[in-house]
Amino acid sequence: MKVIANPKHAEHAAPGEWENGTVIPCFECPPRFDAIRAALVTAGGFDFEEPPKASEDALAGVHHPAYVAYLREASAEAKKARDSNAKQLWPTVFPYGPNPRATGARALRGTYCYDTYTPILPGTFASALGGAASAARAADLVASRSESAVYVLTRPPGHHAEPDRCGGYCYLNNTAVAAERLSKLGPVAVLDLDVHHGNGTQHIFYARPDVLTVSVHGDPAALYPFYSGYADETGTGPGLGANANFPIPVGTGPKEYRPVMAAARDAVARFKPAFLVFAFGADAHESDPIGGMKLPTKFFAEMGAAVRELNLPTVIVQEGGYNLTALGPCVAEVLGAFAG
Ligand code: SP5
Ligand code: ZN
Repeated sequence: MKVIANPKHAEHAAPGEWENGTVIPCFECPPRFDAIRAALVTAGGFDFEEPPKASEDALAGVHHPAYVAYLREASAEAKKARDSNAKQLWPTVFPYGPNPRATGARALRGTYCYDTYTPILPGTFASALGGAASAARAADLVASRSESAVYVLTRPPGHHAEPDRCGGYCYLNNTAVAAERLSKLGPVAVLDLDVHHGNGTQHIFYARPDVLTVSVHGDPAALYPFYSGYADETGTGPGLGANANFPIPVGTGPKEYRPVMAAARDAVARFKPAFLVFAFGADAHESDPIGGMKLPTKFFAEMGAAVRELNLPTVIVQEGGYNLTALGPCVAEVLGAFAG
């Protein structure tokens, strides 16, 4: 299987994340990439490639131009800064109503971000854009039918990134970039099996009938991102019926996860898409530090097989997964099911 690996991923490395009043070590860190890469090399049969030079054109139809400009300029501002404090741009104030009028640098940090897990660092834009370019390249390979499944090895992840806001360690929505590109050629389904709801992907396509978004995730009443991912969110306008959420209780194990995964997979099949984008996270693993689910490593082979059964040209995009020991083996299990 071809792997498109983001060559710029390590340019984004946050010094910590702000959780409940303190800064704790980042769960989303460069060693995640290395752990996945090492596991795939060990497993064998993977062909690693870099994407062509990144272009912002890949973001059209996914992110608002003003948001993209903000990420580019804020990263450049952080790069220029002399003291280490000014090299990290953290939001501290968020808009408290519609149409915020403030346009200064500090205001924009809150305007274009919705949480305290997602700072802008000197390399953030280059790193995120490298991921988007990787997703675009994978989509092009699958679209041309030269490959039936391509894996995008990247970080930072993307599925929490909204059209105009970063959040949840995500800046640019790689999954949506792949789906948008494929949607030029036929109907597309996104199946998101990260433990967290893919709020960004849902919202990017919420009014579109040609891109189905389906997500299985921890009940947002108890788990990040809290404000979306409920079962009654089904799309809007012409997109009504083209979004499906399958929230599951925190603490779910294989026995309960299996039928929900099958139901989500069947919802994708009923849509009869021409292409699939599989947003994969390993954070429903039993030893993930933030997911709270109980799936063992070997269950991930079953997850891969369930998605493979759709028998669709597929772009597989890496989202979360934060146990550095489990992450690589979980990815290898999922991808092994596609290769076999
Ligand atoms: C892509 C992805 O998986 N993003 C996840 C974003 C979740 N951010 C919330 C992290 C909350 C960490 N809470 C610390 C609890 C430690 N036991
Ligand atoms: Zn996640």
